[in-house]
Amino acid sequence: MKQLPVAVIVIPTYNEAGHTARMIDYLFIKTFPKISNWKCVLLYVDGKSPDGTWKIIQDKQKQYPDLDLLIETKKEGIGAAYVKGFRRAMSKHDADVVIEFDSDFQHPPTTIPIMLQAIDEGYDYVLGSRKIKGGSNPKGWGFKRLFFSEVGGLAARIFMFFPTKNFFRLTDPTTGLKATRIKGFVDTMDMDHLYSRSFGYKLEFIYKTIQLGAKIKEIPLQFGLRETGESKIEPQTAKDILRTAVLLRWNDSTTQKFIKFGTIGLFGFVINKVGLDIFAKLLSNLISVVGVRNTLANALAAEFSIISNFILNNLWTFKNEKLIWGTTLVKKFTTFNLSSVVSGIVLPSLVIGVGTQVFGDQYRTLFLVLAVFAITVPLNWFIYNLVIWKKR
Ligand SMILES: Nc1nc2c(ncn2[C@@H]2O[C@H](COP(=O)(O)OP(=O)(O)OP(=O)(O)O)[C@@H](O)[C@H]2O)c(=O)[nH]1
Ligand SMILES: [Mg+2]
Repeated sequence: MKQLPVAVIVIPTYNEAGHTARMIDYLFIKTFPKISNWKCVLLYVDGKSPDGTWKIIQDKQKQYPDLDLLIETKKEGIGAAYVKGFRRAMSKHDADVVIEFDSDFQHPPTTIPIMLQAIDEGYDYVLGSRKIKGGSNPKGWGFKRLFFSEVGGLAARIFMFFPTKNFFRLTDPTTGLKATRIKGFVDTMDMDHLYSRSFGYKLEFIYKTIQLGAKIKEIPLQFGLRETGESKIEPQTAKDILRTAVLLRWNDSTTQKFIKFGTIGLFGFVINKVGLDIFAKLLSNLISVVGVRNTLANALAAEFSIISNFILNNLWTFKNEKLIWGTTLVKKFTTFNLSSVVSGIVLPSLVIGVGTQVFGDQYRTLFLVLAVFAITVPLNWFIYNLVIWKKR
């Protein structure tokens, strides 16, 4: 039986000889002894640093039994290093929490007890943020570094989360300081198939941990300047970050659903348009008043497009929530039909009517486009997801 829960602080290193000994001493002497309710293990994953960082760590192992070291055969990227570290933390140390941390003193060691405290309070995922009150970027960063960090971070945030609530909740997606609960999160994550084994892994871990339903907390991070050694951020790091963010969002099941929903919606519009022409022709001998004829023709055509939308969405977009033949299907179809009439006919007609009345007839098409994108599409999306094909 474990006496205390175990927190493994994982630090990847590549040529960090300048400050690694000082960091190890600092953590074991000043930080860990103050954390009474956790057993802290420090695990370095070194990419076989040519400057011999790993030798310094090996030397310190004689002094600290809770200092572990994994030496890679070569530098394979920070993401690859963390995956190895997380696996080792689980298999060898039976970790309850892993903490991602840097050896270059950019992450203040005082954040470790703060993060563990939040885990104690029931949070699953604690992230250091430079963007919230109390957090900051280093004073000494030049314009270029600051620009890439700010723009890259914001772009990643937009690509991954906009306009969902996570866009507002996660202010600093490229942060390197994190504590993650193992059970239900790290231990269920597929770490064999990552989009990036470099810096982009950070986004992927954030994305997946949130999808697993983690309770998140951000704590302020005063990101420091690295003490010694060279930055491992490369020109391709920005590309890797953006590429990963786009891939994550694109391959997300919700995005894929939305694309199918949009395609079917467009197809429905075509059916409506073609149907209107066909019915208008068919009715031309029966109804001589053009207005009445076209109203009826469009009502019939719209109904056809509603039926097609329902069938196609049921079979394709929402195949995992598919409604099968029965009373539920009839009820849901009735709701679908009514809501489609409201969102696709009544509301846009009102917007076009009121809009052109106020601003002039020349804005007819503008109000149609506005109504479809601002009302019909979002309203249908929510009704389909939350009412018609609500997840069981
Ligand atoms: N084992 C291993 N460690 C790495 C690798 N790439 C980066 N690291 C280490 O991971 C830590 C964080 O890396 P980054 O945040 O990407 O870059 P950085 O060099 O700290 O960037 P600065 O903010 O300029 O200090 C660094 O201290 C590196 O020593 C790698 O491929 N393998
Ligand atoms: Mg650093």
